[in-house]
Amino acid sequence: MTIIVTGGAGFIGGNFIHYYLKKHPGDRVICLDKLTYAGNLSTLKPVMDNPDFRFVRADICDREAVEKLFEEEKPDVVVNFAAESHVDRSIENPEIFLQTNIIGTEVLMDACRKYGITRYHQVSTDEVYGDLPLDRPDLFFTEKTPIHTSSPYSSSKAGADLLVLAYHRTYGLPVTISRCSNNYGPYHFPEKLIPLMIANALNDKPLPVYGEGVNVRDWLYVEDHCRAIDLIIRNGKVGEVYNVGGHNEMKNIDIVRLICKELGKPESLITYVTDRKGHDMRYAIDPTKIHNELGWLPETKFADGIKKTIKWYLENKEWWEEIISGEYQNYYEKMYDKR
Ligand code: NAD
Ligand code: TDX
Repeated sequence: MTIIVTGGAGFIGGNFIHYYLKKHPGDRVICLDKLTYAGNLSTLKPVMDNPDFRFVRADICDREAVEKLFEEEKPDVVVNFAAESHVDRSIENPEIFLQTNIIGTEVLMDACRKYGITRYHQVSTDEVYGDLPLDRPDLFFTEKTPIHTSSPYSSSKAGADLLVLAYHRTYGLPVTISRCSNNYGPYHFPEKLIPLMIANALNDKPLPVYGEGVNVRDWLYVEDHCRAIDLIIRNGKVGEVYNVGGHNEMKNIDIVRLICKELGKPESLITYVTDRKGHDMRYAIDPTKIHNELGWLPETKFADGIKKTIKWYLENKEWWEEIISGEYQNYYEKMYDKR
């Protein structure tokens, strides 16, 4: 089988490529990635010499480049991770989110129609369902929960999801969609909560918690997400949406405190800063469908996953130190100075 993985130089796509090449030796894996600020070739260094692997630098919005690749590789399956993924950046500059997340999805699916594939899989997010109130712990997102987005990021992901379902209904494209909760693990770009707090704590820098830190996220170890996607592309039903999450809800402040504890750093580093605009309160996935239909369950408990993640950041300092020493500094100043 030949599989195109878009956005494979990013956090989850990179982990997926590592997972997939180990799990399915002999399958051909092509990574298509534009290498935006969030894409890192160093994430793919361990597989660059693998004869089953090829890296191609291109924009998913570039129809000509995408078609050329389809013509060369004749993929059976396309898994689309490529996206602008950071909510805070979408609040500053929505346009690139609409471009990559919606138009890029359209261009990829057009190529799938033209050349023929057995599956197009869209990697989506629980954020398309909006948020849940903190005082209703009995409520969860199911696949039937209405789309109700908050940020330009989640709106662009929801727009893409609707387009994917429309391509199935209108053209019969064999699609699936997964909507996952917050991931954490190795190769996570340090603008996101967990890696940002680890990097700052290790550098004895303030730990900027938005608002009161009471917002709740449902954290899943990235490898569990990769396994879910692999199951969906093999055994999932065409035209269906699958929610992916591990019933592991935590308040932001509790995560930051835990990171301080694990690293032996003082909680006095914690600094409360101005809240994110339109900040979603709580995400919580009901994963009953993927469990019942595909037998998926998360394997890594948060207590173990966060230890493994912190260990990875301690052992791979060159990976994230190189990132935070570059353009990232301008980003950090813009987002956090005088916040
Ligand atoms: P990321 O920001 O770490 O990586 C995105 C990758 O896409 C980068 O390698 C980047 O270079 C590439 N890319 C961006 N624009 C591109 C374009 N126009 N053409 C080609 N490549 C492009 O993102 P991530 O956290 O790994 O998320 C991957 C996917 O999973 C996204 O679709 C995101 O919406 C979704 N998702 C993420 C999470 C999470 O917790 N991180 C949770 C649920 C769903
Ligand atoms: O410095 C920070 N301080 C802080 O309090 C940052 C970066 C975040 N936060 C808060 C905001 C959120 O409540 O932490 C929580 C997690 O924030 P992010 O890591 O930015 O993730 P989130 O906004 O929840 O979105 C993530 O999960 C869903 C991914 O970035 C999305 O791509 C995915 O769709």
